[in-house]
Amino acid sequence: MSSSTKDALLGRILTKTSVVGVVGLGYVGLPFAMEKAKVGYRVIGIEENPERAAKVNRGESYISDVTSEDLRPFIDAGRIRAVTDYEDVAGMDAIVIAVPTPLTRNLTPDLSHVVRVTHAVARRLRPGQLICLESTTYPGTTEEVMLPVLRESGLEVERDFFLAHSPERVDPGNKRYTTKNTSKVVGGVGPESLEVAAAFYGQTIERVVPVSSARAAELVKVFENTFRSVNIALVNELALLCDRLGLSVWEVLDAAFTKPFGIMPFYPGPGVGGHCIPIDPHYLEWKAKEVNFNTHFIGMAGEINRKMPEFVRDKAIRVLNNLGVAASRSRILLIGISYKRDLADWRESPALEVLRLLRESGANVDYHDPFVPQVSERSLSLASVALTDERLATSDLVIITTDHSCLDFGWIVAHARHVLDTRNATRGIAAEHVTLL
Ligand code: SAJ
Repeated sequence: MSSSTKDALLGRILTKTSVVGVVGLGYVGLPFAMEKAKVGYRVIGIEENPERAAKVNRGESYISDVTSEDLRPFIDAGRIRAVTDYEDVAGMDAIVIAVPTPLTRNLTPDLSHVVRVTHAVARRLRPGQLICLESTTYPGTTEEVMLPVLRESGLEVERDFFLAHSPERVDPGNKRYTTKNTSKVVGGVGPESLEVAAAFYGQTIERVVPVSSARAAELVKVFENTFRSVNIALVNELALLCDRLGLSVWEVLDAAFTKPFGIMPFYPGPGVGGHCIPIDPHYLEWKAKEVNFNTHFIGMAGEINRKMPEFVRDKAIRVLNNLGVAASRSRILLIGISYKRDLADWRESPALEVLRLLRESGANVDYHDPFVPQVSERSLSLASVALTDERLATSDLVIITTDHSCLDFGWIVAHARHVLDTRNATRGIAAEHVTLL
């Protein structure tokens, strides 16, 4: 490895004169671009969605964790700009890739975005660049998928360019832990790559956690999300059991979480949404099969979590029957359609699945969500209805699917005929006509 190449890049990183490229200005890329601009780097975001790129260049943020007021000064000062193509890649010193890693319909990894972007970067790769993948993926992606493509440039890793994996750890909507103060795991395809990547992230993130390889870094992240999926599935399964036993899962969990050690709070719900927890563990499950290893927990957890919307549908129908209302002639209002509280994101939302299942049962179902004015997906397109006392009073059943903190659940309970609360949002509100998950 020519240390002059590495030293020159390190010099540009440490003096913050390097140009940072961020491929994908989503919930990971845009906050990261902001952190780099805040400490003085010039950032070029490659955002293939022209509307999004145009919004960024107008200083308009579409990511809840970045305000337009914060973004605009960096656009005006030319510190951040968005482009929709890869023409500027050769001028970048460090290129962070934060593009989606979804699943195919049969739950196998879809790396098409990562591969397409890597080819585009490889065509313009030059000596002295750091490439870092942040997208959540299975162990081996950076080395086995990206590196061969980058080598098509004729350049060699550790000699001409540096390649690392540093998994994003963004908890959308979390006001306490941000890109800056959330520790960052970094693994290089070799020691030089680790050194350069650790220096790069260390300029803006308070704590960098180096690991021995890119594969280790990839596994750290999918383990983190598997940990959540399995623990959420555990409490979801407990909710299903409590329903059979006639016990309150919320009472049991509240009491269990008074234990001051050796336990961690998770809560049941209508299912698991978002673009991480329902998806990432299946990347690990798929990779494990390659080495003839069965990851039982991942499969079981996914199955239980995916079953929750049906459980909510069945429980809703049971409640309606007890009220003497046939599901096929019922009017139901869902409170909350996004996948978790205080967010506008309704991707993979279990609430949407609950709505779909209830409609299939013949019910007339609407939703109210202050964060989501409109949803349109596949065969479904509907708008959030106004939350009025009249709407509540004329709904046979109100189902709380997302517990947005801005909602007045006391008022909702006071005006609803019956409430099915899948989030324990009505905690502390005594009312006979509230049924908990
Ligand atoms: N959920 C439950 N019960 C729980 C916790 C969550 O039903 O006890 C549900 C939520 O309602 C939501 C889904 O699971 O539908 C995912 O929840 P989440 O809090 O994991 O939300 P994400 O996917 O937006 O963010 C997660 C990060 N969250 C936390 O660490 C709290 C983290 O796992 C990852 O950094 C991030 O995904 C990512 O990008 O991988």
